[in-house]
Amino acid sequence: MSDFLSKWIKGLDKTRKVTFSRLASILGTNEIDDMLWDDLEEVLIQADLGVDTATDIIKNLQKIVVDDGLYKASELIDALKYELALRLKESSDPLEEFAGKKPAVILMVGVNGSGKTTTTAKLAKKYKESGKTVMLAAADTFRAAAIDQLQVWGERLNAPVVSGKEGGDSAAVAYDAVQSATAKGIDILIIDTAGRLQARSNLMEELKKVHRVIGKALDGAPHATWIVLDATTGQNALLQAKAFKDVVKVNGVILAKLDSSAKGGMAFAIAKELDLPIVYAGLGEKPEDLEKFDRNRFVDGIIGD
Ligand SMILES: Nc1nc2c(ncn2[C@@H]2O[C@H](COP(=O)(O)OP(=O)(O)O)[C@@H](O)[C@H]2O)c(=O)[nH]1
Ligand SMILES: [Mg+2]
Repeated sequence: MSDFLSKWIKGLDKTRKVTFSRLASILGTNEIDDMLWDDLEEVLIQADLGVDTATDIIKNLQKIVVDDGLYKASELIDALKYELALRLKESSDPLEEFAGKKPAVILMVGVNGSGKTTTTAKLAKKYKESGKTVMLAAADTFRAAAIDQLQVWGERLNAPVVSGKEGGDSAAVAYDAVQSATAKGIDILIIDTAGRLQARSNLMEELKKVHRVIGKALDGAPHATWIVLDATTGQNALLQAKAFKDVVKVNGVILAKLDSSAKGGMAFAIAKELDLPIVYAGLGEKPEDLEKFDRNRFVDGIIGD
């Protein structure tokens, strides 16, 4: 198996083994009957797809069974994979969208601990490997540790880091970073922010300000605002994302920690309820464990063979 494929299979181990493994017995040997539909629907709902999506998939599969004259349960698997992939949005290639923008500015948002800083580092590594120059900005000024964390990554990845003082104005850090990246001719600037809890409206106000100030420093920026969601938190992450969407214009989701989650099925709920594409998937803790989201690989990873 290629390195790339095995990354998805390994990264989705938990979701596949804990959540989708029952499919094997349901679709194993039986003929298609009412009990199969009930069991299948139950698995899909338990897999965090959401009731609407699960019901809709069952309805479509039932139609395929009639139209194509299928009678063995095992014949359903390809149709199921097709139906699942269909419900995920394929995001366009960010690097293509960033072409011609210098710097392209990415704003990373999300609650504390979701994986923003780690993902910022992973993105920096990826983009540097594509031959881009990358600058990082530590606009999480709430904790000194957060600034240090990004600085350590910057040193490891050989990317300059703009940061302020602990307790400083995060919007000012973001503004300085955009100016510095522009002056230095940097290709991509990634701005890491603090984990704002949606309940604390003053912190959300500050995020709004960061977003606005970036636009003042550079017309059209930020070019992407990505929300990092922790895949282990399931439905809760969706609520968080909605709160962030109310405050800033979010363009996409980065689904982190898929490797530690059995709730990978939430990807379907993200597509349906948030109407956002998943741009990247976090499949491990190491800097290289970030993949551009690929719906077919994802579905193969959660279902297996
Ligand atoms: N297993 C795993 N852990 C991750 C992933 N992304 C982030 N983490 C871990 O999640 C924790 C919080 O990450 P951090 O980037 O500091 O979150 P932040 O508060 O949003 O900046 C750290 O221990 C990371 O190593 C991932 O894709 N897989
Ligand atoms: Mg952080």
